Amino acid sequence: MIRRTLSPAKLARPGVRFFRSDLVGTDTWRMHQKDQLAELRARDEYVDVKASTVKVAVTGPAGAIGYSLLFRIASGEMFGKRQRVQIRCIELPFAMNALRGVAMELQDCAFPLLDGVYCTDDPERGFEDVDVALLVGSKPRGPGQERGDLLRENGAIFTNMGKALNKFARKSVKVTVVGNPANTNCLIAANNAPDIPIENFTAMTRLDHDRGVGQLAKKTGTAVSDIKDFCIWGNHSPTMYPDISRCTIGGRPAKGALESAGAEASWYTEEFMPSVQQRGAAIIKARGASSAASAGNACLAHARDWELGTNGLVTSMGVPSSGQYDITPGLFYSYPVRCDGGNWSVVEGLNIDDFSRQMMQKTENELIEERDAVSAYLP
Ligand code: NAX
Repeated sequence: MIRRTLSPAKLARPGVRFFRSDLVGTDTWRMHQKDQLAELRARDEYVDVKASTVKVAVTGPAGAIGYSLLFRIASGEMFGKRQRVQIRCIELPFAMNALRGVAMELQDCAFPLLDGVYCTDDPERGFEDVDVALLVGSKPRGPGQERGDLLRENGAIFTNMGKALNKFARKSVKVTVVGNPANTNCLIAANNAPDIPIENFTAMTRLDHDRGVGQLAKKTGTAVSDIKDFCIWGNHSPTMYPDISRCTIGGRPAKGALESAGAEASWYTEEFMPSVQQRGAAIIKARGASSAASAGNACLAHARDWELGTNGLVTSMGVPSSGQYDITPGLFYSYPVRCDGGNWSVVEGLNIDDFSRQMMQKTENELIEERDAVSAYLP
């Protein structure tokens, strides 16, 4: 049980830490007292912390998503307030200085659960013995660059990531690929790590899932927790299929609930689907920068749910297809999944109507094209 109150008896501990008497009353003394209180408060809040440490590697930690993600991992939001974490940051050489600044800030937060931050530009050392790897860093699309060239440039990066994970990470490592094109980067990394089970690799489509849930909640004026069985199928790209055919809102079928909320029949296909599919571009247009806090949040939720379970609820993850719903085996395809006991499983046996089938195939075809464009990186 987490105890949140401070016992006065505990605070009255004079002489626990040495302090020069001539400095009493100065700013240094006040800071010393504050630290002592913070330490006691932390000790009280984070009770029964496990002795073991989860090692989490993050690539691209000096980037925008990394900056929002690292602090939340360190505060215990990913694995709970009883689990120590060590963060292993892997950056490109040019960004090492910026990364050092981030590491200093992490240190300055004095997170009680943080068992050290390790910074390197060498993936092999960064992945040593890790339990979780969040592959956020990737090569962004240059101005006017063809998608095929982008896929190939990232192909080389994710080949190396896969090989380094295979050699140095724990065989039980859980890998989440965020860096775009996420599904195909994940395919490449997984195929270059033959000693790690393929189901330990996943691509993040949780941001798309959460964007859909957020929009449905707003449209119907309900809480996000009232929305169940929504999912994203396929690629993390504008071809993805945000599916509400089995979704319920406040216990009612989504289409009926939307109608009652005044949504036109065409709202789903004309507004909702395109806005989920194009949300990334809309954020860039509005903010002048790509989604960072929401992407970091989605990464956190993805890894947390995979580890700690979804409690029977459905979410979306890009996972290796073994032919479910007639999707080409081997592709990393976003499916509706549930997580339990540290494992994900695809929700099977759903009825797929003609419209859904068409949408699911469209995004599957794009993933097949991407797979063929990077065939040189698939051993
Ligand atoms: P930033 O450009 O801010 O940061 C990327 C960081 O990765 C940089 O610090 C860079 O030095 C580092 N990096 C690049 N290649 C690396 C490598 N080989 N090894 C280690 N570090 C490397 O981008 P940010 O906004 O943080 O986005 C990161 C990635 O997430 C991008 O590929 C982006 O497209 C992708 N996204 C994926 C999303 C998803 O839902 N799957 C949504 C958000 C985001 O667009």
